[in-house]
Amino acid sequence: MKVSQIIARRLRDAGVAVVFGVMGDGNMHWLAEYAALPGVRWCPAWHEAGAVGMADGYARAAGRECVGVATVTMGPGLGQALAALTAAVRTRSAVLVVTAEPDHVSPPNAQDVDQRSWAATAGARYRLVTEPADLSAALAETMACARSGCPAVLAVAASLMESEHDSEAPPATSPPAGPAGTHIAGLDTAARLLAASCRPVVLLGRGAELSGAVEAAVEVGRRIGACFLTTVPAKGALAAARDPFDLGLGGTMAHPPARHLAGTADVVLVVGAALDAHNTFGGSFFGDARLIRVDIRPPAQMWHPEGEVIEITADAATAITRLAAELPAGRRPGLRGPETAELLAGEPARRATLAAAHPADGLNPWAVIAAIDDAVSDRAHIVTGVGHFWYFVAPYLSARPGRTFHFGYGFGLIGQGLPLGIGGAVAAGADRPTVAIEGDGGFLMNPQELQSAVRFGADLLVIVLNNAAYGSEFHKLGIAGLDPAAGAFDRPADLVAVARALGADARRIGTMDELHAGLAAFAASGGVRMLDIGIARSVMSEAYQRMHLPPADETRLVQGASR
Ligand SMILES: Cc1ncc(C[n+]2csc(CCOP(=O)(O)OP(=O)(O)O)c2C)c(N)n1
Ligand SMILES: [Mg+2]
Repeated sequence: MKVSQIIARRLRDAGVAVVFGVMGDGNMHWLAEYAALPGVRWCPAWHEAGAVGMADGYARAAGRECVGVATVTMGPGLGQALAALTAAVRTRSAVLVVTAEPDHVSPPNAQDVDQRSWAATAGARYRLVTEPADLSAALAETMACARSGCPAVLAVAASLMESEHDSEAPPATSPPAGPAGTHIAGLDTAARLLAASCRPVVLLGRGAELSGAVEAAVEVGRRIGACFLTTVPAKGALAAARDPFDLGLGGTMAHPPARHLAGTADVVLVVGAALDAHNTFGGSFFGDARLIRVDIRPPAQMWHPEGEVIEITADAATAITRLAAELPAGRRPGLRGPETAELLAGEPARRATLAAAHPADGLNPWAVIAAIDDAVSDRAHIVTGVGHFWYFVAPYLSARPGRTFHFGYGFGLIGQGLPLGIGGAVAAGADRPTVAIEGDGGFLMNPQELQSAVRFGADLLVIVLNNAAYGSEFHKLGIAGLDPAAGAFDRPADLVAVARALGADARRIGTMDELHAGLAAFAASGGVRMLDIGIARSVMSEAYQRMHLPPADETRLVQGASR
């Protein structure tokens, strides 16, 4: 049997039911074999960044045990995929990229390049196969690696593809996961601090979700009297708990009462979250609180703000369960009292005020998000790219039990929203609707993938928040005293025509009435549809105001608060 046939079968036998990718000399033989197998789907994308983004979106939507597989050809194919691969690494997505290792011959092949160092730069594992007999073990290793949240590249020597190999041995079983480095010496100190805390806060990150620690962390938080925050990647993790002291997103995207409570906390328990620039608002978000962090990643791999952080390096679910056992019985009121409730009660009215303004140059982004929030199903899988628009979408779409959120933020890479959404829609099938929200700039990074979504028969609503600008740069240039026009497009593309040409149903939205009608028509209609919504370029998000303008008078927004 040819090695290309073996690869196809081994992938199928390893449970890989969907492969996204772009063909070339390095993968076309096994792809043709794979596509012909019953019960699997070959989903060809138009660009490698799209393919890897789709695999990432698929893995995130399909759940923890599922690996999102993309294949790209060697050399330039892998090169085009690197930014999306880096984003998958930063998000700890279960992504496997199958490629070929170029033949290192003399004179050199045009596609010869040091792929191993590319993968290392992206932060992905690189596993080379030079012997057919090694294929099963390599596939099992890289699948296990991806499943553990470390994206991997499996590179089969190009010269092997069409060679014969007689092994039809069954696939090797996955190697057992290596024992996680565990350092839980800080548990008793942490328990003592938390038990004595008057103003505790619990921050939940994606690591809490991945380890299944959310429920236990909520119980611990309620016992010690804590308010809860989630990181952006973990948005929605707390929705099922319906906790009245859920403050929403932490860090850059936090609302004023959340910022006040976090800034005056005395102890913060961080579960499965990086204390990165976003989550800590550049390091200052938690004031002078003592920080306790529970995370599977060794502290050396993570940044931490100045001052001591009590590090508990362990699986979050295990550590939180042990922590709960060390806390005194009974519940303390902590921050879970009428004063906090009163602070939080003012937030809906504050948001309504934001949504009530009528900017002259387009629709009010806050009003648009409120309309989308009302129209989108409670069971929707919501995916966004990144750009200025993201700061309207992430904090103001409501987390509801059943809704899931995924953000293309991991690497600050624009244009991820559509591929992530397509991968998510393929994973969801007919079971639940997927909504991808993008900016006009991000959408135009890879609009061709809309046609991939049409070919895949995806149920996907694409919402473009179109300010005819790189809004992010537009605002930052203005703040820097430069002409923001350099970041704007005075001859915007006709996105509706683009989308229709690619096979999607599409509408341009210029008024709130058109928005309500468009959402009503498109929210649940099936197929690939796009709403191109003209939002005001002039409106700066609250997060941008906080990050880039002189500090606002937050006390005005949280009147009555005391420490
Ligand atoms: C690959 C890549 N290129 C460029 C940038 C810089 N960048 C960050 S946000 C942004 C603007 C994106 O525009 P759009 O999607 O329309 O969102 P908006 O900011 O207008 O809301 C750009 C160009 C980036 N982060 N990634
Ligand atoms: Mg824009």
